[in-house]
Amino acid sequence: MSETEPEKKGWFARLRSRVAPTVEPPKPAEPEIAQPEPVEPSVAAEPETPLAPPPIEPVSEPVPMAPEPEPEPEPVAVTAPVEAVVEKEPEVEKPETEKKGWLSRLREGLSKSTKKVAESITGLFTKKKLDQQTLDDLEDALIQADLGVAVAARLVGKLSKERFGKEVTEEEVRAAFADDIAEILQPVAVPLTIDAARKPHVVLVVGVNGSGKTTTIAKLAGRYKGEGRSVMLAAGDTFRAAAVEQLKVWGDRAGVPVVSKQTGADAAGLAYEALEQARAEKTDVLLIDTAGRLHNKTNLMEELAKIVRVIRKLDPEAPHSCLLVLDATTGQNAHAQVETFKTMSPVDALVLTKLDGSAKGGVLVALAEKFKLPVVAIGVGEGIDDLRPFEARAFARGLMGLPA
Ligand SMILES: Nc1nc2c(ncn2[C@@H]2O[C@H](COP(=O)(O)OP(=O)(O)O)[C@@H](O)[C@H]2O)c(=O)[nH]1
Ligand SMILES: [Mg+2]
Repeated sequence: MSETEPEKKGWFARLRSRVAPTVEPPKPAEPEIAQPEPVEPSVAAEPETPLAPPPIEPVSEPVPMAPEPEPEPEPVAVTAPVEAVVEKEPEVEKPETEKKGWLSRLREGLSKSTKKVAESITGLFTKKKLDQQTLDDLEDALIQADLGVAVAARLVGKLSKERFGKEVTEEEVRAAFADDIAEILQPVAVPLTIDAARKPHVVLVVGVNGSGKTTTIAKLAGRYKGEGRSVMLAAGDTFRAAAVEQLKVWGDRAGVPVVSKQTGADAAGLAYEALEQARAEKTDVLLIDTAGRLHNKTNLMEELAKIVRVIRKLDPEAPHSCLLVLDATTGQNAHAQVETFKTMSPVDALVLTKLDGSAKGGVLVALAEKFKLPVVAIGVGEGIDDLRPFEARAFARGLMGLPA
């Protein structure tokens, strides 16, 4: 009875067996590490600074957060930057690897995704003429590579219309797909613009634990500081002592002040006080870190809503940007995270992290097609400089294993 194996199996099985070793086991939506780890001591002298500790969650939830009244008069700690004077010249000393340029870094980063997409296409071109079977297989390959059903259908539909029954080479298909993907990505490749008129421009950073929020904040702080802007960080993940410490370490390295409170303090109150202080000091950019306890959705939703509500008492238009940080290695789960966080906070842009270690970079295309939210930056490593502007064409060609 199971004799009727579809013909298709031939290629698909080959794809699977080729892809299988690189497929990562599904990750939980919220990667959390129960064991507290010591905060890495400052290694500021190192060029490629590995990022401070991974997300650490206490086994038991600490003190429940106090309900309103809103900003609570808790002591606020501000770690002063090492040098308070705004430096005109950002650090010029870049390690050798940094000189390679962002494209080759991205290419390196995307290599796993590229392998998955491009190599699976390679296997399809045993016959010359573009037939239905090949189209179906191409569509499957694109879906397997996390580009999503809608994008896969669109790409293959277009290819079919233009080339059905004609001779095509693998390179032509890759180039055609890369062009179409670039077209989808172009509208979302929008950098984060800091409004210099605002003092501060408030950036609220949200996302599940482990997605890379704190790291991304550190990278952004480094970038803005390098541009000569004044930056302040608010350690709004008040749930975990290690999270606050992690941000302080980064703040010290970047030479920017970090506003923090003791573990368990009200995050909204902290954000409020940080904003008050940033306003008083006419800081250019205030980056607010947050907790990402998705397993406690109601609490998180309340906490994020409260942060927004409270900072709007000081500035009705804040936050001026709300970045959702997504870990690219979670693949399709990223869709659910966008949906969820959109209901919790005024998400208006995305950052995709860990594209250096993911075979699932294709998910970015699916997200772009579906949500049309700007992708303001991509994370391609753990170091302070490993945040790149998102460039549609380069990303698309990289994904298809083509040179820029
Ligand atoms: N390889 C890689 N690791 C990253 C990237 N961004 C963050 N990480 C790592 O992911 C882990 C979680 O990051 P973290 O910023 O603490 O996440 P948070 O819980 O959202 O604040 C840390 O070990 C980071 O070093 C990235 O772009 N590439
Ligand atoms: Mg964090």
